[in-house]
Amino acid sequence: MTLNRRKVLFLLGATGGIVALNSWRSSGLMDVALAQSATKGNISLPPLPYDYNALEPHIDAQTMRFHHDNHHATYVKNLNAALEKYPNLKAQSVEQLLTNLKSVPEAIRSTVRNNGGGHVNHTMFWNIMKPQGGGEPTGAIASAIKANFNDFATFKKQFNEAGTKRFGSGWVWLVSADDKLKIITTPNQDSPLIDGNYPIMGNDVWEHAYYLKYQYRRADYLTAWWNVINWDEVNNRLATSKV
Ligand code: MN3
Repeated sequence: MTLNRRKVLFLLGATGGIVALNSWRSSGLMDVALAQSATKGNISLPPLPYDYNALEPHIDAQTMRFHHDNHHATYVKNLNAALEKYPNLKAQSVEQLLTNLKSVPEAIRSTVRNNGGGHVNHTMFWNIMKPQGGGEPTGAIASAIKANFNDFATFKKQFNEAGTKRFGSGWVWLVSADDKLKIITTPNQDSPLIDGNYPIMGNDVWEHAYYLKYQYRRADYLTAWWNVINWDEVNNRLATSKV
């Protein structure tokens, strides 16, 4: 599947690409893009949309602090350092660079793949979680899960199993691919966008996401994570995947 033009325009808004501003002056996304473009094309670390301790007891404050302030911040720093040498690339959003990774100069391709992926993956991650989240899925994602996986319990089981089996560091995803929803995993910080799949939701199964609280018990972390899911944001992303 190739991401179509309208979707790319939406994606540009997520990290403030400035290429297509004129095309969506009427959309609210422009304000976001303008605010970001004021950083002279540098990618900035988005603030956590809630307190470090807001996802307790499921995800502890110390994990959230290190994860956001150190891990995510490092991806942003490395990405900016790489793009510094290729200022023309700054006109594109990070999502766009990942979608067209082959067009990124070879000298920084792995850096963009790893750190651009790290930035986009974590930006999604903070937003698809919220305090007092969880529960049964709502709205369009509830119907889509039913249509693709029979029921929520089956979906959750398959998602958790895939996340448990991902060897080493990586992510487990629900993606939209060829108009179907699929569960996939990726290694390292690879974004599903690299293969043209739109990430509707994903869980980080790097040890840094859970080790302080759950140690080796990745399966327990995966189970607890459903208590902080922000279904509204997952619904927003599902809608974007259909644009
Ligand atoms: Mn992480």
